[in-house]
Amino acid sequence: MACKRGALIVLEGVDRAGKTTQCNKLVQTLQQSGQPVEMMRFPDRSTTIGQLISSYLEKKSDLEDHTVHLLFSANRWELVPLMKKKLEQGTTLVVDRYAFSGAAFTSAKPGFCLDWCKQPDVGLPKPDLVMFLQLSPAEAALRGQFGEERYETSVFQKAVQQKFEQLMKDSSVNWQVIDASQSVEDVHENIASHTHNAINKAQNLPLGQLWTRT
Ligand code: ADP
Ligand code: FDM
Ligand code: MG
Repeated sequence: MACKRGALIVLEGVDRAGKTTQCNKLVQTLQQSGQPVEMMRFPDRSTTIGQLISSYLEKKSDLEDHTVHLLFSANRWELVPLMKKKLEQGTTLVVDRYAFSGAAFTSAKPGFCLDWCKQPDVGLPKPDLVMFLQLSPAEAALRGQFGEERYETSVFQKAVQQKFEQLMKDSSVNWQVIDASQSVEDVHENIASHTHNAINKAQNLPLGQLWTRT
């Protein structure tokens, strides 16, 4: 009998919404229930391309805006063979940011349209579920100051939030908006229940392609 494929689960959201916290907890819970699961994050700073991106985010280097956009996308594409292999083997992938961050962050820069920003990621493995952790700027501020990295300012984050809202209008993607202002445990329960449903549904469906009509 062919093994059932794993699900591609993505967490998105603004800075300090709890994406990394919740990805870790979700992976732990799925592991405890005997589900094959692995966590991934984008950017994946461990590859050669990821190191260029990391140095840019840390403001140790400057890159032209289109160039860095394409590097973020290339950093996803270089991991696609591995992602597909894992999913086909039945491993569920829990991913901290994906192409939606790519499109939202670059299109928040002057002179970029959302449609152009989406193009390099068209055809990536399509997530079975994208959970958007929704948190107001005031509540995010209660979770600490912005860090030192590029993009960590309130003006830019507000522009990014608006771009995410535009992306969420696309009904070809299975979006779930999660209230990220609750306790870590409550947010986790909500996320875990959406994930269980997505894993069950994905088992019987082929893996799709992001932002295509197929
Ligand atoms: P992100 O990856 O979205 O930027 P993190 O998971 O790193 O967010 O969380 C940002 C900060 O907020 C961390 O200090 C984390 O401990 C804290 N945090 C995460 N989730 C919650 C929550 N539900 N309630 C209060 N604080 C939280
Ligand atoms: N980011 C992330 C982008 O600008 N484009 C992308 O494609 C992705 C995946 O990189 F500011 C930005 C979003 C954020 C930074 O920060 C990554 P974390 O703390 O590693 O998630
Ligand atoms: Mg994080």
